Amino acid sequence: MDRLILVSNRLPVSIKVNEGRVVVSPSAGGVATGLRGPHERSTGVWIGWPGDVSQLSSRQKFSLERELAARRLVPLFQTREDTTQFYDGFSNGVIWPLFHYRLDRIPLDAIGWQAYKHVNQRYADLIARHYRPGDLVWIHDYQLMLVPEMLRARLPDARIGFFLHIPFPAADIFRTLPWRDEILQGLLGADLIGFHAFPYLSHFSRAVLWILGIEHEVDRMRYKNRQVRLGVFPMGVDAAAIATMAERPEVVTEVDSIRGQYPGCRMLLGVDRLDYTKGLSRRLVAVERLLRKDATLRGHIRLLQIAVPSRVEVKAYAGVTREVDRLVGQINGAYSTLQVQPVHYLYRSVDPAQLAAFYRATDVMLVTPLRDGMNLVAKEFVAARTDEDGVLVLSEFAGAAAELGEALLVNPYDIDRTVQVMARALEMPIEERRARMRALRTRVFEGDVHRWARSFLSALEAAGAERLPYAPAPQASPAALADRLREARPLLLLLDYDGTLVPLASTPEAAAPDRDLLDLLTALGNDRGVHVHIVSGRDPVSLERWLGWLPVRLHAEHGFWFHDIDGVWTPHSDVPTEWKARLRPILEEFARRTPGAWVEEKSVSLVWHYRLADREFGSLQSRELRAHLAHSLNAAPLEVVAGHQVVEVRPVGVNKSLVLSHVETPEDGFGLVVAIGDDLTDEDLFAALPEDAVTVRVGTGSTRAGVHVADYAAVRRLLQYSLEAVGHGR
Ligand code: ADQ
Repeated sequence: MDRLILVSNRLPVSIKVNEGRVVVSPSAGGVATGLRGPHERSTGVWIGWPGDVSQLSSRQKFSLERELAARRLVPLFQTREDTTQFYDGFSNGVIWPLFHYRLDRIPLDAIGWQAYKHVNQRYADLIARHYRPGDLVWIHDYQLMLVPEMLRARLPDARIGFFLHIPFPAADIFRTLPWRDEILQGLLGADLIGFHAFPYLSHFSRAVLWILGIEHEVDRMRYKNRQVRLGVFPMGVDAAAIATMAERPEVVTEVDSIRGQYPGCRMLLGVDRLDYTKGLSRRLVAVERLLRKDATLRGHIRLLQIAVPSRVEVKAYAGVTREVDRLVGQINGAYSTLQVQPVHYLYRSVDPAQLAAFYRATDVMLVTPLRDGMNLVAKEFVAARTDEDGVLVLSEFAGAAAELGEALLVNPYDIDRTVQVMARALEMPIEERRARMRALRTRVFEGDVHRWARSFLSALEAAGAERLPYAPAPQASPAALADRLREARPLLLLLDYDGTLVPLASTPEAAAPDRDLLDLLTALGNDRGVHVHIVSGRDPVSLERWLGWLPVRLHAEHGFWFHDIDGVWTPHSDVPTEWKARLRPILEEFARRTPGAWVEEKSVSLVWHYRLADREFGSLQSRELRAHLAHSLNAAPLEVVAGHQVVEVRPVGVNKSLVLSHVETPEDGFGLVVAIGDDLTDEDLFAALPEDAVTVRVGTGSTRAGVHVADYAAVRRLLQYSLEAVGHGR
């Protein structure tokens, strides 16, 4: 297995000080359990926050680091201020409510964006320090959404995976976030982004389309010339371990004792972090209504609600505690009998054995969050029911509902219906309970946490492998390359224009050449040992206007048009165009049906533009159009290419490699052939060149080029340097 670097906001340990000694013990959370196996099998590290260690002396801190290092855990310490701003303020104060559709819980004076960026950057830096080529990096959750791109900037070739443990909200909700662009771009630094359920994936894709204008396939999209894979990986629990725990003699004894306490009284159970997303208040109101409606249940049912205190530092949580306390008091005041109190409320954490006993002792398990990425409690309950009994009432807004269809599903906002479902659960005959529980258990055991980790990691490995259709370009040694350019004559330069000689501009007109570039091209063109060809996808008119008077050769429309020095434009001879009359009406019909879309006719191709159409409608229509065209091609040698908000139809083989037929090779050949470009269309040219040609890719991304340079400025420096030989009279 490849080395694995795990990154999560919390390290999977808890730290206590016992009589002055630091004691590190493994923590029991779902993520910690799921990733322990992969961490132990790999030789990599796990990076995260060890919790608040501000009380530790520096000696204690030192001994903590040693203890952690022995477990290959790398702490990222945070100041109190960081925790307040980054964790409580932004992660839990803004992202958490927004991603759970609770805009009302975002404080007016939301804080922490700067701290969020700062802490994410520290994570990226620390990962980069521990990274070795070939490692897999797996980053977790909503506190670290900027890390993938920050890390990508430092390690362009790293294989980076990200998993989101909470829902990704509908795009219309997400777009209220002032930092929406940055968050999406941050995530898109990954090779693979994983979600618990398909709706989250599709919300994410739609948000990327609406906000960044990037289109997607069902499970992938292209971003900055890289492919980003999207996947659904429903997280599970360690079902076998929970089942074993539930069978332990002391647990079984405890189950009998819980049941024996209230003979004839059936038990409902709720287990949650005390969080406004978990639906506690509505659950309590439903129990109250059940008791109000059906007097025969009074004294015969009770709800055990266990709530772990959570995020007590975040203001929005204070109200939840108060409301739950009030409702519990209200129900107990109204419906207690001398023997039975209808709600037992424990505001604390309980240990795993005790929890297993509660799961086994209960008749009906209530998991009714208003929104929940997955919800592991539902799966823990099922895993613990080795007796194949018990009924699960599950919110349809928990990610788990997508898998656990045999549960009784409820809409927790529909309280009356929830009451009916609870009543039904209490009455369900044993055969039905068994049948449902058996089916649920199969599912929970098959999709356990180990499988979750394995399937994410194998998808990440596959995404990494797929990323490289070509060999990865070794970083140029700019000096060595520059020296070759300077020495070699005659030198053939095949230069792309947009993104290679000038920065990419937002409108085509804004990419006009500046004075420096014109001087540089003129000087190159005047060097008799240098043959300059500009190879662009643009139409002849703008190329001519900008560069037509320079001592360089021009190729427009990916090589279809050629313009010699002092010459006129000539088209490539044998490219068929009679197909246009047949297909043009189809494109026009689609343009009519799609407000904002239009058809452009180029010399060799037809282009359907939709960048001014509604992004989603445009994208859907573009798919329809492609399907329609594919059907209408009638085996003609044409190809339909989806570009950036365009669909283009053109003859097969019309690409930048056409240029080579216009290059006049000197008698003794070229001393060196150099092609430089920044996008996919340049790859066709790279592919057509002889092996000893130097191919240069501008920017990051997969390429078959042999050399990478950073940007257009680096290209210009390189070209400038190659000229200096002349200046020095070589
Ligand atoms: P959480 O919101 O924390 O996790 P959940 O998946 O239910 O929600 O996990 C809670 C864990 O805490 C469970 O393992 C449960 O046993 C434990 N727990 C709860 N109450 C407890 C108590 N009183 N005592 C002891 N243990 C208790 C986030 C997302 C979820 C997603 C997980 C994992 O919000 O939607 O399922 O991450 O991805």
